[in-house]
Amino acid sequence: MSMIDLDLDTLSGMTPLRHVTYSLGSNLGDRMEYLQGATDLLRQTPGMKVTGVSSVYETDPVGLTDQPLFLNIIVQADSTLASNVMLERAHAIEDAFDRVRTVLNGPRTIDVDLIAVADRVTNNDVLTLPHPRAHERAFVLVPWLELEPEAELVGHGRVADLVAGLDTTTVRRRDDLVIDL
Ligand code: PH2
Ligand code: MG
Ligand code: MG
Repeated sequence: MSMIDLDLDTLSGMTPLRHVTYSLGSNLGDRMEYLQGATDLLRQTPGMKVTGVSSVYETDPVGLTDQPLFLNIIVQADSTLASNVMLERAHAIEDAFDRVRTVLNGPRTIDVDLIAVADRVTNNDVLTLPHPRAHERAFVLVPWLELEPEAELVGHGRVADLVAGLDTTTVRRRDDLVIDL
């Protein structure tokens, strides 16, 4: 694998719009403030047009279970950016909110994960697409399904079918909490 992930579409100069799916999560501090702020920064990203934001879900922590409940959302956009630039933007947004992460997979103020970029499949030093654990995570798939009922997760089939096989009681919609677009 080359050091630079050559993105042929972008290099061709055609700069096609590609549909991108981000998962945002917070379980420390003012969770809504972090989710709203990160969403705003995605909206302000040149070359990226946010097309939708899911409802807010309160979710049981996956992995390290002894930590506070998360709020999770999905943000989708159409973008001309290369995938590695989309990832860099996610990291820059985490930095902008002074992301605190003391324990691996432990509590965090804001986590911005790149889940999928159209049907792109890649695995290099910095980026794996689609996200390697997205297919088994209700906190990703349930809000994604809400936003895009016909969605497919490349390599894993329809998001609706994946959700049907998961315990969705761990993911509870919070209709009292709304992200402004
Ligand atoms: N993120 C993790 C680990 N576990 N659990 C929930 N419910 N939501 C998350 O966003 C989450 C998690 C690692 O990034
Ligand atoms: Mg994550
Ligand atoms: Mg992350």
